[in-house]
Amino acid sequence: MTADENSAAARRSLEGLALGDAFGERWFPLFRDPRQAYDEVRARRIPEEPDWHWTDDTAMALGLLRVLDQYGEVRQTELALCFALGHDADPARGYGYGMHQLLPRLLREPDRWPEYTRELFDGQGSLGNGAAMRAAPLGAWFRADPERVVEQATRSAEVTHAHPEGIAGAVAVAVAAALSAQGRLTLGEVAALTPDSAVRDGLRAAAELSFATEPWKAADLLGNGQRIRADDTVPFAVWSAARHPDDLVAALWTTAEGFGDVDTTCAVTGGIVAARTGVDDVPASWLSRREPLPGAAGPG
Ligand code: AR6
Ligand code: MG
Repeated sequence: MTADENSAAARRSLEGLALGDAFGERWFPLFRDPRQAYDEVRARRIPEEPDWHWTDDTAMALGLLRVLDQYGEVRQTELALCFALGHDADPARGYGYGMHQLLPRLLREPDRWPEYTRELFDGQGSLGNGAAMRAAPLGAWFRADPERVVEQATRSAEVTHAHPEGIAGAVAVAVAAALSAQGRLTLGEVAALTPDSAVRDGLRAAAELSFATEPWKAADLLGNGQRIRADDTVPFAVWSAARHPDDLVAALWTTAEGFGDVDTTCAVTGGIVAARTGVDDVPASWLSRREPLPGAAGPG
């Protein structure tokens, strides 16, 4: 596969990731009244705001894709700098606490990412869902080679998330996107390629959960991301994607029903499903609301 083909595959996933991010983010204002929010989602009434802005999930995915476009693989110091530049350009995109600590330091000294990243959270490193939320386009890029997906996703995560759970989340999402791009996404296969972790335990639980389960109940069992941890976020988002592998809009509604960290669960689901579907079947009214991505003439 050529670099152009890989880039186009990653871009399809990125469009879905950004759509999920921006769509999911619109639900937060409704959380003041959870009953009403749930009724709105169940009725498939889209949030009213005219402009759907994307958040840090998309900003970091853009940084990762930039490095892949330039080098054809993850170069970690260059990636650290790309993430830091994205944060510096617009720090108000809703980044996690740890990233606000880390990224300004990486802007000055990107080559010191190994020590700065390990210092986060009292030396544990971050187990947040931030490495997972940006990983789907990378999976689409390396879709033909599962071992390379695992290796490259690991490298992409390590730059900001030193904790094994943060890394496992990124591997799981990248693997899911690669399988999705090839039309053979299953939770069992994603779990099999994910390192031993609470994330993998959650994926195994998700694999046992019937797709007839109500999404709110699946989110209750698997986690809806409200703790912002990888293990609390990835299993439900991948379950939603595997429930609707050919229907991006249905997948996003399923994920939204879980609420929680809904911009990020929807970004994960959107990036995985769009690796297969692209965004061509998404209503034009959704696409026109979503903030455009830099460097794109338009979605597609
Ligand atoms: N111990 C305890 N809690 C932790 C640890 C740890 N070792 N690591 C992370 N957390 P962060 P991210 C918790 O800040 O992963 C945005 O809203 C802690 O509460 O490294 O990039 C995005 O849209 C920490 O604040 O950033 C995503 O929703 C949180 O996990 C999310 O943030 C996130 O880890 C991405 O966050
Ligand atoms: Mg976000």
